[in-house]
Amino acid sequence: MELAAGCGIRLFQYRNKTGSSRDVFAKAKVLREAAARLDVLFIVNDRCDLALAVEADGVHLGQDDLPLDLARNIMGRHKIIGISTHRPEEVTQATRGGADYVGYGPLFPTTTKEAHEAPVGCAGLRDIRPLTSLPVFAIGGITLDSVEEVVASGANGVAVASAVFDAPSLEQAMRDLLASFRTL
Ligand code: TZP
Ligand code: MG
Repeated sequence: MELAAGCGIRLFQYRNKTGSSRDVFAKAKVLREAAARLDVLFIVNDRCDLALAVEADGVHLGQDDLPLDLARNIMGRHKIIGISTHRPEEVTQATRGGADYVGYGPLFPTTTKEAHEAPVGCAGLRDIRPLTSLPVFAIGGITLDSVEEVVASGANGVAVASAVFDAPSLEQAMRDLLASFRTL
């Protein structure tokens, strides 16, 4: 996280689908504290309870997680709630329901998430862009080669895993991704 924040990455999502609650809490707490020190946003995936327990900046919900209205009741007005969306109706629903941002994807095939929805491509992103004024984070199989087109198609940000973690140099990959954003 320190390396990424040093490169200019501003938002981190903690995603752990396998650990015990106690273990996930302990890890999230360490990351939460690091994020506060580094002055970057820290969002917990899937779970409102965990997000509140570590005093995260917010929670990121999928279509199978708690519905947005219930999550808002739990999280309160001031926490960030992001929603994963895969089709236009979900973008509209998340916007009307008071989400703070939407994730849209997967843009491209990815092996990071098992059993993911069908890829929407840049054309799918361009289709939903007019449906929301919320920030849209594109996700799924985005690489240095595709990031410019993804941003040109309307993404306010991109969420990546393998583009960074599978790269020969984490730092170079992050710097390259951010640089291609800035030249747009
Ligand atoms: N949701 C849709 S695709 C994805 C998630 C969590 C994985 C993104 O990882 P990568 O390696 O950048 O494709
Ligand atoms: Mg989820």
